[in-house]
Amino acid sequence: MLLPRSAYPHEMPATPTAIDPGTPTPFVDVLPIPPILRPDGLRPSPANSSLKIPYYRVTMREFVHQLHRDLKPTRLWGYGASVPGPTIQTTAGNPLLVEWVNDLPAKHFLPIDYRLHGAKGEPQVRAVVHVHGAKAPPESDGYPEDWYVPGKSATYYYPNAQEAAMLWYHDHAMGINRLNIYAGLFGLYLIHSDAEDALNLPRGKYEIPLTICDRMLDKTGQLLYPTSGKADAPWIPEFFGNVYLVNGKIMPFLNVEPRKYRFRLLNASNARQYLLSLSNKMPFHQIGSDQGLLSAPVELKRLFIVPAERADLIIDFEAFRGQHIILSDNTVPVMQFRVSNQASKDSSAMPHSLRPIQRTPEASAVKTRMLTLNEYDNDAGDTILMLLNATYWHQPVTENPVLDTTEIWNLINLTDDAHPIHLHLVRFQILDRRKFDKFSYSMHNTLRFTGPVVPPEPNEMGWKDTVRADPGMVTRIIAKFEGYSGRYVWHCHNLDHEDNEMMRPYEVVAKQPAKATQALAQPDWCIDGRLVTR
Ligand SMILES: [Cu+2]
Repeated sequence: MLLPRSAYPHEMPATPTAIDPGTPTPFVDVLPIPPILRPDGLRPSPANSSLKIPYYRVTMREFVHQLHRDLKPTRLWGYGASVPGPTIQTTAGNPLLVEWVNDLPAKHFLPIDYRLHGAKGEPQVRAVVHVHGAKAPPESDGYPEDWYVPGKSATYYYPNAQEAAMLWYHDHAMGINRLNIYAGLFGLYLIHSDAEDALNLPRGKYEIPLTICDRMLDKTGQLLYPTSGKADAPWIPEFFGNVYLVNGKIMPFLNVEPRKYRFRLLNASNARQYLLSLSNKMPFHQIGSDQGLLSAPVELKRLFIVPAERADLIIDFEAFRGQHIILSDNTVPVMQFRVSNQASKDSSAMPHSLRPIQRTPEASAVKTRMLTLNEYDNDAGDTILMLLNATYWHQPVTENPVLDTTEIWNLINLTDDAHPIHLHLVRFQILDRRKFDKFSYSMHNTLRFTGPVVPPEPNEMGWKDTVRADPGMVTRIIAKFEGYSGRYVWHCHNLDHEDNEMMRPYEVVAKQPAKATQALAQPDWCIDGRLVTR
């Protein structure tokens, strides 16, 4: 398994004002559960005005919240009054409306980089909401340039015509997304279904969301965002924090009964990848991934999860009465489960078979795209830019799949890092990963494989919307572009990358254009992933 570079707290560069990661006492706060959002009545559906559908109103605002018993309250931005925001809960096939209200202050409290695309000359505070994993019409998808300022709102329509899954909503404003999400602008969006309910999985108080993220706090408990040290160019290539939060608390604990629980896990971090395990080395089961249930449970002792990925887990505490079990990222504690001594009645099930998942045949693809992941360094060796297919955000659309057709995308990772690549609108399957010769590709545009085909891990065999593209490998995914035609985006979900050009528009077109758009060739100033001065 590939481990991320500089991904652990002890590898963090020293920031003089930052809190010592050992300072907050672990496991003194109870794990909070985000509230379930209640609708503010019914409104006519945009798809059918005679149909009334639930209407929700969610306000983005600034507030303070105590992240740990021993810390002063922290200034945050969030949806509603909590971080994560209130959970939107619905069932498959039932549409709803959300009015997302921007009531944030006029000034940002984190270091804006005005050089970044979309930030130059724009107001400091801009926001737009994307529901990650939703099959939503383009005008409700939260296009990065559709941001709006404090005092404004946007009402989005979510048809929920998709299978049960845990999605999440978060900010997506161009060039500032990393700071907005970091400030607290994210929450969960849960789609249940009758088919899933019929499986009798643990539910109610036994179905618990766990959103894990890292933050960097200063000695007074306030959020810090490290900078490059250059006042006019504060962007950094990757953010890693010094504390871990679960549902908005630092290293919380959860009292559990000796029985099965369903945990809906989300990696909501800007850049951190986690390798999670339980302190007593007990196995657990993954039953679902980004876009819902797997075909069958997968037994794991360790779970690797990259930013924006979700994992649906069953942990059975039955044999561990009275034990305190720590969930850790490698050796760093994340949270603690305290198993009660009292017997518990458990009538829930973990079926051997969860739902049929047909593998999409490669032969069904009408197009195969070769798409590079690029990193550019300056002469001092500092990373200054990340691109998809060596193409900037503002260049013409090059990925233009035809509605209801299937394509294979080859994600050719020319960088030294893993990138979590996310496509809006669609769900996809991972075909495989394979090592290739980066030099030969960069210099001669020739794809020369240097390793065997690596099939997806068993827990990656379900429907996905985010895929880990490993360094030096070609990661192949297959997607049917269904639902809507129109403008969407695909991007790296490492938020620092996404904000510095590692995001591209793509367009689902209603019918085959007369002349297919040629993919742009690598610019001549790019040699082997390094910027070359003309
Ligand atoms: Cu990236």
